[in-house]
Amino acid sequence: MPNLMLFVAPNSCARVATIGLEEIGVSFETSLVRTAANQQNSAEFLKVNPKGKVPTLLIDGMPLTENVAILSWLAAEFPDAHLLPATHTKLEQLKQTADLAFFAGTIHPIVTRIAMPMKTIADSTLSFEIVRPPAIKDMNKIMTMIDARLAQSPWWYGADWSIVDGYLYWVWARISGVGYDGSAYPNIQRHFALNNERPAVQRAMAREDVNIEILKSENLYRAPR
Ligand SMILES: N[C@@H](CCC(=O)N[C@@H](CS)C(=O)NCC(=O)O)C(=O)O
Repeated sequence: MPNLMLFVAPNSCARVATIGLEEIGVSFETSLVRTAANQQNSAEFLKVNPKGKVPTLLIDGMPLTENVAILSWLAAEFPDAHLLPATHTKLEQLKQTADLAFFAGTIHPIVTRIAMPMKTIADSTLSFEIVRPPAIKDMNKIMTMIDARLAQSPWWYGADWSIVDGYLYWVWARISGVGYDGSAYPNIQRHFALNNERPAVQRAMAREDVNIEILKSENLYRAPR
């Protein structure tokens, strides 16, 4: 069994890999990156991941970055956990990569524009008025498509949960946590509630709660707004 250490920050997209690891049930540790103190850009962290981002997974001390790669690696390394459905052709496998890339490359940047608009333009006060509304419009288009997909089956790939559902769980939590109106998407709401019932999701969230308490005690917790 490889030694696994995941660099995380509360509310970040590292939640998806944390859920994946909890679903697998493998032993792993997390290391809290204090983003409010810019620890992700410290010399020490940049040695591990020069991009200064979480999640970063240390596999026997070797760093793997990017959600698409980390989640694909976890699914391949621990096939019994069925983080992704079994595939029989390269094309089927690449379609799953396309789904993960859709979340990482298309949806995540819109999440950032909604949840952290101040990262997008210099004027942090105006960012909420200027950046957020068009991002919400972009997100509505995607959520309409996803809601229609989830009208057909409880999970992204049908009857069985996959890590793509964990990714959607993080997206939904992140945007609804800052007031995104999800009332037009009942199937995604149901999906979110179903995710909340999963013991692995609950364990991942409990890990995050511990880190939030640490950050609060250090006055380094920035609640989503
Ligand atoms: N493409 C990367 C994006 C990772 C990313 O943007 N992580 C954010 C948290 S959600 C982060 O580390 N932010 C810290 C920063 O940008 O300073 C992935 O999918 O893993």
